[in-house]
Amino acid sequence: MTLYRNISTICVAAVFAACSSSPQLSAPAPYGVLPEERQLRWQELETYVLVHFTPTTFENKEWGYGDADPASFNPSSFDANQIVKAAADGGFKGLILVAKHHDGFALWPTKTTPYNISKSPWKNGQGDMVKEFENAARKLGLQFGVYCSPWDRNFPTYGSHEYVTAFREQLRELYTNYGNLFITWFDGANGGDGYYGGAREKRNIDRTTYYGWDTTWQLVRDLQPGAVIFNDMGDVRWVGNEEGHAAETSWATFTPEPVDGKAVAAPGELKYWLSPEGTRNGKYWKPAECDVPLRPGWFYHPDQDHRVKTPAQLFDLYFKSVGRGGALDLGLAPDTRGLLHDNDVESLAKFGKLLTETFSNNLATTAKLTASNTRGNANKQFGVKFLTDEDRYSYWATDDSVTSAELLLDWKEPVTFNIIRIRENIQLGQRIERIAIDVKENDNWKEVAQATSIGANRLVRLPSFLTTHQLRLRILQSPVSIALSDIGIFKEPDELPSVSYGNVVATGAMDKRGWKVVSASSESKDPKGAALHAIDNDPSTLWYTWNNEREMSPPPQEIVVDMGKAQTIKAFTYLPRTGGSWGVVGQYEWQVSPDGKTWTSVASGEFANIKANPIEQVIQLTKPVNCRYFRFIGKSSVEDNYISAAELGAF
Ligand code: FUL
Repeated sequence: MTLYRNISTICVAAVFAACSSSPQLSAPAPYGVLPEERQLRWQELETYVLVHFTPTTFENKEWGYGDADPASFNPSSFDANQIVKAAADGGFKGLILVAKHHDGFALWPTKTTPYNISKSPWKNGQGDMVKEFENAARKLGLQFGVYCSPWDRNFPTYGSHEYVTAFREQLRELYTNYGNLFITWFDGANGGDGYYGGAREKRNIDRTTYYGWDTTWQLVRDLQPGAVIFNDMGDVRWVGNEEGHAAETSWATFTPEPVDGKAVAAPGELKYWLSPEGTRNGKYWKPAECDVPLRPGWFYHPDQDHRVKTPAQLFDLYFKSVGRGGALDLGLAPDTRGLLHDNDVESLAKFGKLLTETFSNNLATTAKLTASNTRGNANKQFGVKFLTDEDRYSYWATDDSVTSAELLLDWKEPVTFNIIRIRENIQLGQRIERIAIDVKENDNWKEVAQATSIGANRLVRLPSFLTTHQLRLRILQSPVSIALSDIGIFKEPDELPSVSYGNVVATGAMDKRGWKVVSASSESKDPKGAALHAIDNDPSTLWYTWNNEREMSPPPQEIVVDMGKAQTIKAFTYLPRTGGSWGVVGQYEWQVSPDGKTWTSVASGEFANIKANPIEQVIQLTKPVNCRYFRFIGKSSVEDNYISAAELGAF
């Protein structure tokens, strides 16, 4: 379908061109799979936000269990306009609202479940928060989208067909009553323990079959044909982490691969570690969406007020997501008032200003541009002038036989810059595989950067400013002729903005001097995995219970720590390893003791979202306890059959 439509558009353009003045050339033939119209529109947005605000906010949790009283959802001064304005000031072009998270509470008066906004005291149960966000977004020119969690920890019959019918009905309501959506977001976290109408049990589903995705997603096509589906298998793919970055090489095409032992890939069940890079010449056009929260967690937690990402951190992520051909989806977390905290507002505003300052002056527009080859030679139809017209689909092209070429930018006066932007006309597919950038230094060319995948947008950010009067872009490798739509040269400000809240990680955690490991049920034979690494204040070292593929001590595994003296503890913390989820704890328990002999269990459960977002888990105790010893038990791991911990701590 796509292929036909795009080819026919191109043919029409070519025929039209043929009727006008000078001899016209045919456009380069498209290469590989091509984006749909909706994917082109999505690609142009570049950045948008994802808002999490449900009863889970009021519980200070990351994953609500599904048992929160709807009466708890009572923001004192909710204002969708304040939240949307902050996003708009950050330059974000769209807003996705989590209309229903895993806790199952619907923010609109759905007919499918009583567990919805009409049972809350907010606006006396007469409100519709999805509508409020939609109106506010449209008023400020942002596009609107929805996230409706497939996993529902409240719905009594979750796991049966009845729930799937209700879920589809929820989507139908959302797709019918809130205007044109640019995206519909499907999370991959599915099945597990929950409230389920009071059953309080674990429900597993078969991800490959349970949701009947073909039928469910047909609803999107029927009711919201302009919306892209976000999912690890969607029109835009989950990038495989919640850290906001694609791989340095990130292809817009992707072939999802089934996990070992399964015949087909399914949402939530594929080799997600291949997602950051995508697949060169993959079967489908599925560019990467890089999601990351502005704070460590997706939901608001007061103890994270000082851990809001700074404008400089956001700027860095922009290069690693948008600059690698993807989109940046930034999580915003309103607090229990129903507003964004001042620190979040400040960071967003400064980030937006930084983007505008950086990208408003394209130095390429003041250069004389020449190309080593232009399609049809003197013919202007595919000339270099299209490289600086800000139109993503007008382009400079080479002859069919020319698959490597050079572009020269020549300035009368030297210019200073550190960012180079290159875009292909992706209507013709992702073609270029490798480029190099040189600058003239004392009459010699000096290579300053290389890059691989280009696609819709590639930003090269040099480590320092360069001043030159000539720059050369060498397109080194492409299977077919070149169709480049843009070259931009920019300079970021000399100093990136600072923030009033400081870039401090204020954990308030207890001093661990004097702490000792009393015992560990297992530790690696390799000193690198020794138990003491769990309390050595160094997040890069680990305690793990693994020796090799055949020798791993499976969960449960425990470690006993002597804190040196009796203290009052309000919360315990577990910091997982990063860079992989091997041995990361899923189910946990903490016990405490005054003397190391008699023990009381003070906390147990499952860490929320720890696999996708491996941040420090802070487990608040129901009431403070006085103790000298604690025992941490890793009862299960989210990947592999052993236990690991980067740090254990206490407040
Ligand atoms: C994840 C969910 O489990 C998180 O809670 C959050 O909604 C994030 C955006 O997607 O996978």
